[in-house]
Amino acid sequence: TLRAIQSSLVSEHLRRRNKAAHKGDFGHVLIVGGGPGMSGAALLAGQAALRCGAGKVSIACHKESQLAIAAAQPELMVHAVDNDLSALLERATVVVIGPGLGQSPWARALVERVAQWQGAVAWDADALNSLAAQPIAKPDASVWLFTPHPGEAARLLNLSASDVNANRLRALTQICQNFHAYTLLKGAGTLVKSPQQHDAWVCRRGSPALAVGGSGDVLSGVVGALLAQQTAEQIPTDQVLAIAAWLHAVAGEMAAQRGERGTLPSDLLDELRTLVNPHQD
Ligand code: NPW
Ligand code: AMP
Ligand code: MG
Repeated sequence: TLRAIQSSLVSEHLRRRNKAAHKGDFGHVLIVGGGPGMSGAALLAGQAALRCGAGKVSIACHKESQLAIAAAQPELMVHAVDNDLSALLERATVVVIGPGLGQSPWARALVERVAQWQGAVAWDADALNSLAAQPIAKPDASVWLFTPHPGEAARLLNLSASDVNANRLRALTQICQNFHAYTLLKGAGTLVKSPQQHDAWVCRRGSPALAVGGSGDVLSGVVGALLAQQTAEQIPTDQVLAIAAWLHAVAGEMAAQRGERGTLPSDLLDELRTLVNPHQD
């Protein structure tokens, strides 16, 4: 059965912060992405993670993207990486891999390194394409979350995007099973499912204002921030994805009030900040 994601799920889990809280309580998100020509995807993911309350956010990107990202958002820590991610992984609470990663050998080496890391990993965009082309088994100790759009879902399942959209619940279930991953299938009526449970969540919110490049990159940052705060906020993992879908969708609706056509993913950032503070006066 399908359960609709409601605002109450969000307000239940995103409570007022403890007055004595410090940044260490809210986790450290490491975003791996931003290949040549796609610094913006990693930047948007990083900005969304900051606006959704992550304690610290680091970006591991290609050397060609480092300056652009660092200059655009001073709160981000930006590292140019070859294939040695180990020092950054040691300090991370959660990893988001994929936004603007590309499909080069540089990207593949990073995918292989992150796949060995034991922890919570959110896989998006080109990191999913990489797993689709050359699958890697999840370590037992890791929790993997996938956020494919129908084109990425199709690659993961060897189908076409129209096959995926013709039976979205079936595609979602197959990705959960085949990859042992919590999965969020994007597109109007976003679906979320855990690999263990039979039920799925559906997000009935959102707007075609979200149909623009960079929109999904913002979502991956939201997922990273919620995962990083999972301990503080006690959110079950399937609910992390459900809450992220809802926040992103409603932020899209709010931004679209200024005009559906021409709304930008960066416009979602301010709206997200309001939405992650549901108990504020
Ligand atoms: P079509 O063409 O409509 O038939 P890709 P990408 C399909 C980065 N970005 N329903 C679509 O099908 C990303 O992070 C960087 C049906 C097409 O085949 C990635 O790393 C930006 N079909 C990289 O670019 C901003 C759907 O999927 C395919 C569908 C490539 O990611 C942009 C397109 O997907 C971008 O985010 C739906 N609802 N949705 C930056 N500023 O740095 C998608 N499809 O080929 O995986 O390309 O999503 O642009
Ligand atoms: P991506 O294709 O990775 O940039 O992700 C696009 C994001 O925008 C996903 O979260 C989609 O669910 C969302 N989105 C795109 N088009 C629509 C739409 N027509 N209605 C609702 N959400 C949408
Ligand atoms: Mg995307």
